[in-house]
Amino acid sequence: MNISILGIPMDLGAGRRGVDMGPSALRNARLAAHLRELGHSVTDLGDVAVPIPETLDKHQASGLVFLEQIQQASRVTAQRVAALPPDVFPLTMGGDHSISMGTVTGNALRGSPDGVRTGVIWVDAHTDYNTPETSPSGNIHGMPVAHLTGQGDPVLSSLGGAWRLRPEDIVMIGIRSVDRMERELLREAGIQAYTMKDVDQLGMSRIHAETMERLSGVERLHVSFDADALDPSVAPGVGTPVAGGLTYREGHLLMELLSESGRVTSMDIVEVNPILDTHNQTAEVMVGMAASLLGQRIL
Ligand code: Z70
Ligand code: MN
Ligand code: MN
Ligand code: MN
Repeated sequence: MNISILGIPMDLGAGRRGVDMGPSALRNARLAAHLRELGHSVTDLGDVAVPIPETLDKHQASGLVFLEQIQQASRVTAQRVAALPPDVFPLTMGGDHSISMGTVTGNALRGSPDGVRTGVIWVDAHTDYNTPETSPSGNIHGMPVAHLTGQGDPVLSSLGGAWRLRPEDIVMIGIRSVDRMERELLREAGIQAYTMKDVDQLGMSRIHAETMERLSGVERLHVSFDADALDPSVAPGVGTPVAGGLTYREGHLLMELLSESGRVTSMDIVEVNPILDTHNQTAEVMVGMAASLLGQRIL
């Protein structure tokens, strides 16, 4: 497979600094080399330009933190991804999770200006389904899924023109932190979200099978993997660690089963924060997750 790696060193959507260094940490953990060892042809496209927060005035007319800069970087991200040839597997690296507004949109628009039906598997401790109205923090990394489905601020929800991610084409896995009003919005939209209770009770194998069944009608399938889905003992280098997350094996099993399905067409790795990490452990774990999704097998 031809894999194109693209970094989006964005931390404007997060509450603290550091995830802008995620792409460097993942390169340092030899992401491209690991994928080449699996037989893939890998091209590193470098990084999208993202402004440095200290150079910006934090509070803008709109009230949303860094709205204009995030829109601009998301637009460029979507254009860069949409321009990739259809046979390429885009592996996009954050940055905070706001980058997925651009990556998912770009993947849906690849080779098709109106966009094609795209499913998203959102692996995360959080549902990232706040709107500017419901957000307790104002941080845009808590809002990408809402904007992808056409809610929230029109500046961000119109990135893909008329294309929208359908709520029934989203499956969330690893969830254990949801804000009060965000929960109401999720219920209204009917988004399928597997909490950690579901992971404990059903097991990852069944969750994978149900996910594939639910997303059987989509043409493309994007995996958006927030490192904070994993337990902090496995992935300590994240901006918002939440106790009780996916084990190392649950994460790998999901990636291995998705790989076997042969249906995944693109992936994000987001929210790796090297400042809070120990010896780049979290980046190395996430490189392993990408390798499992892209064909690494134990035997
Ligand atoms: C909270 C908010 C969030 C990631 C934190 C947190 C959102 N629901 N997402 N870390 N990746 O501020 O909206
Ligand atoms: Mn290694
Ligand atoms: Mn997230
Ligand atoms: Mn998260």
